Parts: sequence; structure tokens; C-alpha cells
Amino acid sequence: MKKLISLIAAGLMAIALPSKAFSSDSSDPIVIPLHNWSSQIVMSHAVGQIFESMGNNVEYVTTDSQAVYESVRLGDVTLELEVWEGAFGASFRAALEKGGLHDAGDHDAVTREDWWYPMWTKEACPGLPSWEALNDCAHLFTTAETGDKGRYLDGPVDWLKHGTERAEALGMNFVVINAGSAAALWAEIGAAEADKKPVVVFNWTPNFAEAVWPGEFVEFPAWEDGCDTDPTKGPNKEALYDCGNPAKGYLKKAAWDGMKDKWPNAYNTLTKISFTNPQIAMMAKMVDIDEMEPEDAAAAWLDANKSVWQGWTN
Ligand code: TMO
Repeated sequence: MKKLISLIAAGLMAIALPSKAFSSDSSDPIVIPLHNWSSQIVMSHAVGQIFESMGNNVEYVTTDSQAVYESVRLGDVTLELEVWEGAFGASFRAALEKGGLHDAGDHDAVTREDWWYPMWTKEACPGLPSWEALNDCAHLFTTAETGDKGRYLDGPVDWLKHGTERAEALGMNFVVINAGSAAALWAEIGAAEADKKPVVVFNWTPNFAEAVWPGEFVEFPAWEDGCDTDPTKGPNKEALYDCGNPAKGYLKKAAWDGMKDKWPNAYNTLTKISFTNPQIAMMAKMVDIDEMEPEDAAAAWLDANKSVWQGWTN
């Protein structure tokens, strides 16, 4: 019996040792940032749980969604799982130029973030989705707070959507108000639903909202590279931000340059990770509709989708 046990132990060592010698991840925690929209929080937990299933330690930190690129660049945070082109492309590019972080590949998902309305708004303003038609309908969106201008509820400040600059650059009769949270956006749509009150709010895809409220993005002048840095881009030759966000934006992963050497196995997995639009919309739904805790939503998602992710871990 003793001999059998030592034989088994020797056999296990023989299997375990060489792979360890080739590449083993540091036992230091991989630091994963959490932000203020649901798919990012659920995806971050899902990937953290995948790393844990590979034997890694993981730590989550709640961080500003723009400043995080500087934190990844410096290695204080290890990676970012949702680099949305519209909201974060500028901060991501700035950090890339300084060095220390790199592009760890695209998700399959195609993204869009912009001014959006539920379909009942179009019944009141049939010229939509053009931004000029929206502007002609500004009177439909007036509130006590915005006086004779229309109200546009933009995302939280840290998403840097530049709604005020956009409205100014295009001469729009709208006042831009920043929501305090993503939940405030859903509350605005929900409150307007019963009376079919016209509303226009910031929204994005993939998201749970598209399954709940059919709607459309407002069509602004098409995005041109440099619209946020070069006034001559876009229709107003003297202003920045006079374009819509990219209509077919990327969704990237970013990694600290040191991750590859410190956690080679987890890094290899990170490069393979790719979520689709329906998968990301589902992650948001589990929290925003089903009211699950993000950790639980992540665990349930992983359990129901083993065939999606298990191939990423070897
Ligand atoms: C960054 N976001 C997906 C909320 O637009």
C-alpha cells in the first residue's frame, strides 16, 4: 500500500513538475478592475473565476473607467476586459502611446454607444433617427429643469461622452445632463414608458436594454478618426466632437505588459477570450433584469456556457 501511494505520488510529480517548470503563474493576485455598468462587472467576475479555476489568485478593485488605463499601464491593475471604442478609445490610445499596456485582442462583439430613444419617441417625432429631426423636435423633450430646450440624459461623467460639446458643436437646442449611474438611465426610460413620453438618453449595445425596449440610435454625422482631436474633422470645422460615436466600434481587451511574464497561463487565456454581442447582453440582463449579484451571475453564466470558455484555459 505504502509503495503504491509513493508510486502514485511519484507519478503525479512526474506529471506536475515539467509543466510547472515550463510556465507557472505567480501566486500574487491578478488585479481585475470593476466599473459602473453591468456587463463589465459580470464579465470581470466571470474571467476572474476562470483564472481561479486555473489556480490563480484574483483581486477586484472598483476604479474610474478612464483612469484605469493609466493603472494598467503602471501594472497596478493587470488588465481591462471591456475597452469600448466610443467611451474609452481616447484614454486607451493615450496609455498605449506612453507604454506599459498593450492591446490583448478584440472580442467578437461589435459595439455602439450613442444618443438613443425608445421606439415610442419616434411616433412623436417621425423624422428620427436623424439628429436634425431630433433637434427640430427639441420642444418635445423640454422639462422644468431644461426650460425651452430639450433634455438629453447622458451617461455618468466618467464615460466622457462629451454630450455638451456635441450639442454645442452642432448647434442643438438641448441641455445635456449626466446621469449619476447607469440605473438612472433605465429609470428615465422606465418612467416614460407608461405615458409614451418622448425621451432621449445615452445607451449602448450590446446591452440588456435592447431586449426590453425596442429603440434606435440617433444618427449623427458619421464618426471620423480624429473627430475628438482635430476640429477640421466632422461638419463643424471649428469644433471637436461634432460626430457620432463609431457605429461599428470595437470591444478590446487590454493588458499590462508585465502580465505575460508574471502570469503566463492566465495571459494566454486572456488572449483567447472573446465574447459575442448576445453573451454580453445576457451578462447585463442577469444583473439589470434578473437582479442577480454580479458574482452569482458570473458563476451561473460560466456553468451554463462551459463549452464557450473551457477551450480558453489550456
Ligand atoms: C461604456 N459603456 C458601455 C457604458 O458605454
